[in-house]
Amino acid sequence: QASASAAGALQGAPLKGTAPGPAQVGIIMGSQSDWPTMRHAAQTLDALGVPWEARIVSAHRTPDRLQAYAKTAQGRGLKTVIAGAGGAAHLPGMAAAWTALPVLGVPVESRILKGRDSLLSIVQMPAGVPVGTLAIGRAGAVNAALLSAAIIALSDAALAQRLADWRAAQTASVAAAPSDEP
Ligand code: RP5
Repeated sequence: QASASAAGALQGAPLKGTAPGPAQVGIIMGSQSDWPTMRHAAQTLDALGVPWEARIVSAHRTPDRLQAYAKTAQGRGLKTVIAGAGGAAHLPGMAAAWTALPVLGVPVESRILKGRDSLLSIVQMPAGVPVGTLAIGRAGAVNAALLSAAIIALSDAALAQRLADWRAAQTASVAAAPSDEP
C-alpha cells in the first residue's frame, strides 16, 4: 500500500475518455508538453471503446504523485499503464518499479535530441523490471493504445471483436496504388 503521504499526492480529477465505465488504461506523462503526443493514445482508445484516464505525473518534478499513482493503479482497476516522457525519461521505468501492471513506455520526441534520448532512457531497463517500449512519438502512442487493447481483449470478447474490426478497417483503407492527388 502507498503511504498516507504518497496517497495524498494523487490529487485532482484525471482527464477521461468517451467510453463509459471505470478507466482500464492509465495514461501518464511527465509534462503538459507531452499531451500532443499522448493524446494519440487516448484517441485510439476512444475509437476502440476502452475507458482511460490521463494524468500528468513526473518522475522528477512530482515523485510522490508517481508513487501514489503507480501503487494504487491496480487496485483502482487499471489493466495497463501507458507512460510517455521525453528527455531523461524515467517515468515508465519508475512506474514499472511500483506496479505489477504491464507498463508501456512511449518516448516523446525531445527538442534537442529528437527523442533518441527518450528512447534510450526508456528501453534499457534492467532484467526483472520490464517496460514495453514503443516507437518515438505518435506511432508509439497509437501502438501503446493498441497493445493495451490487445492485452485487455484477452479477457474481453467484445473488445477483441472491436479490435479486429479496427484492424480490418485499417486494411480496407489502404489504397491499391499511389495517387498524384495531394
Ligand atoms: C519530461 O521532460 C517530460 O516528459 C517532457 O517530455 C520533458 C520536457 O518537459 P517540459 O519542460 O516541457 O515540461 O519530464
